Amino acid sequence: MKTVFSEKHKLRDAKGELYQGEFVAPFECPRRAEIIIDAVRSRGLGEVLAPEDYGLDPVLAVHDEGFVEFLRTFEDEWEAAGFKGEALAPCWPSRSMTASQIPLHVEGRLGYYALSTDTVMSPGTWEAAMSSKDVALTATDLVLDGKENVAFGLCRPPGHHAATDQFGGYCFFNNAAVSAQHALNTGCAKVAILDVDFHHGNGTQEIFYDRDDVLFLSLHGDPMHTFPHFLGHAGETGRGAGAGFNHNYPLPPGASYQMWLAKLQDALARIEAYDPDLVIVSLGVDTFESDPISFFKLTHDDFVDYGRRIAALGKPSVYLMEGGYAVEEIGINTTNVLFGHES
Ligand code: OKP
Ligand code: ZN
Repeated sequence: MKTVFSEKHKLRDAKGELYQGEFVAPFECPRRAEIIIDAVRSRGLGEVLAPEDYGLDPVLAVHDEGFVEFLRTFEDEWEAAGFKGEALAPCWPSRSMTASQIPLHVEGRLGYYALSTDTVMSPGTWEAAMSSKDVALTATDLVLDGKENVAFGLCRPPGHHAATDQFGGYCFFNNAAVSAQHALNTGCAKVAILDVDFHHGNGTQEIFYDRDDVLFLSLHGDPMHTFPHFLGHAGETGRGAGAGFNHNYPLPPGASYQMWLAKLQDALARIEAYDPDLVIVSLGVDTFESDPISFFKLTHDDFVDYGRRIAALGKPSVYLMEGGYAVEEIGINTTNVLFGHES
């Protein structure tokens, strides 16, 4: 299996994350991608390619223009305002004050376009996010061109929490959504996105919630107990033309592989019935038993097993990297899924 990877991921290198009342070193750190690419190479998964430059059009096909412009210009605006350091919103358009206008003040804009306090804005973020979507699109095109049945986009920063006009949960552009829309715009009629990251893919769900040309399925920690807290319940099944094309599988704290697998099997059966032209897997390995911020109990071998099951769909597939914070073991867990797919 070919891997698409860019060294530019390193430009996303925030110093701080607000976590349980303290500023800590971010869980979503450059070392994650270094360990994964090392495992890809040392285990001989296959060739490693650099991404092509796709520009902004595929991003603007799913994200709001004002949001994209905000991300592009943020560092300059922050500096021009005389502010220093990494940026977190001090105020939000939360339930009691829904935004009717987008503020002019840079901190107001930050609050408008952010969905969580775990993700600071920092220098280099824009360029890293741009390279991450290029990694995703290049991997997707390897499969769409018919050259490969499967490919791996080693995206960093991740994408599945990024919504039409909001960043957060360590995500800026929704790489899976950008890739799915690109596939639809270049000849696919139907795409399935299977999200196996520990966290609900709230951004991907939101982007495609009204649509029947993208089937979204997510297995995740029950939002009653974990991030993103406000989306990902089982009752969210789509709206309008999208009714019946969104499936959430929330699981409780301590969930075993056996419990997780039962949900995966339901999701795979739904994908089979949908008969998509392409399957995009939002691949987070934070389901691992010793992940520091998650509560599932998957072991190294479970990752191989589910990769094999996804492959059994027999569909062109693209794996795009999302989360996974047991950093020293992220390489083995990620490549286990990919080797499982090939076995
Ligand atoms: C990104 B991905 C802290 C909660 C905030 C955010 C997690 C983002 C995960 N108590 N944590 O889905 O792996
Ligand atoms: Zn996650």
